[in-house]
Amino acid sequence: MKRVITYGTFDLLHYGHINLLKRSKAMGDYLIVALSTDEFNWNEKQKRCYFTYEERKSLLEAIRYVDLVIPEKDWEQKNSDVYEYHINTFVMGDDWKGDFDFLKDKCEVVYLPRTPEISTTKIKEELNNKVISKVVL
Ligand code: C2G
Repeated sequence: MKRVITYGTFDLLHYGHINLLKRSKAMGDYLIVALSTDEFNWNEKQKRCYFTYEERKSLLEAIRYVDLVIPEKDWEQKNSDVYEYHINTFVMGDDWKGDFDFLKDKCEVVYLPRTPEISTTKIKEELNNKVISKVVL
């Protein structure tokens, strides 16, 4: 069984996240998502999520590509996660390209092209600007 892991905040879940998870799962048989906790997001990424960790976790667990969700509590846990969960492949979007190459002696490291034109930040900005629909009839 080929085991894949990826990490992220996954707030305001959108099709860019889904594309990443779909491609990650296609690389193996079992996909683990290490989901950033609210504390990690605020303390380390200065992100204040719209959804809480538990809400974001329940959304991810409903996705067919995701087999297990674990908490991402700090930057240092990746080495131990790869060992403890017997990971074969580590996957991240290419906005992180090169940042996790230190894992290459433990598992395959893959950076996938981000899905263009969509991000949680963009969703928040557009809603702030009263863009209430992208649908053009
Ligand atoms: N992503 C993507 N395309 C987008 C938006 C996001 O492929 N349009 C990918 C990101 O590259 C990342 C994953 O979706 O691999 C989750 O994105 P975020 O929730 O923004 O995660 P991030 O804040 O980058 O946290 O230790 C790693 C960090 O926890 C990653």
